[in-house]
Amino acid sequence: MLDAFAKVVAQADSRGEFLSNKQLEALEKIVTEGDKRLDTVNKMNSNASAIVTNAARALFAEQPQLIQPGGNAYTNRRMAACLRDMEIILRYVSYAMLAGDSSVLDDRCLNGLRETYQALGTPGSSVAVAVQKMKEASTALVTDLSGVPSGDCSSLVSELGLYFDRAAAAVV
Ligand code: PEB
Repeated sequence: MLDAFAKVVAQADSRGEFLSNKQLEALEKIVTEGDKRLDTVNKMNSNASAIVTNAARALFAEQPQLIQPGGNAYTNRRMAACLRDMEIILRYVSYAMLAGDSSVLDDRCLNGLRETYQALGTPGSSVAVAVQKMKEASTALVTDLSGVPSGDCSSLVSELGLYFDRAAAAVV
């Protein structure tokens, strides 16, 4: 598991080089935007259950066959597993956001997930839709500046979007 700092150190060390100016500038941006990054993670944490349940509700409204007999989320046990999976993915996306690097998400959540879903008969494309809905909700939360000092959070929002896209792409 790497964060943005450890990542560039590992890359530079493998080449036996000092950090480049470009790498230092990118890290400097991470430092100066640190509070905004923590706010982003905090907003996701404190709204996690709403993000998950709203995304699940929207998914089942679009794909009602999932919760009908024979559907992969049919029965309370499977519904609970589905909500839990969505929460796990959201949690790892929040860790990646905190770290400024996707390796924690890749290594501890997404690695082997597609194969797991194939074995379970869980439609990965539906999981990907759920992830996209969590992305939309999280983006809306982060870009809602009511009650916080106004500032530019566009680069953090696009970074966050990449982690969700990565999760969605890993299950289809
Ligand atoms: C991944 N999900 C399920 C299982 C595992 C995971 C390992 C099998 C064991 C179990 O049921 O607990 N676990 C999960 C994860 C990590 C992990 C992400 C990462 C660290 O450790 N079904 C649907 C929806 C979708 C869904 C599309 C969006 O129809 C999910 C939610 N996952 C789902 C369901 C099951 C499951 C298991 C329904 C139960 C399937 C079954 O038992 O038949």
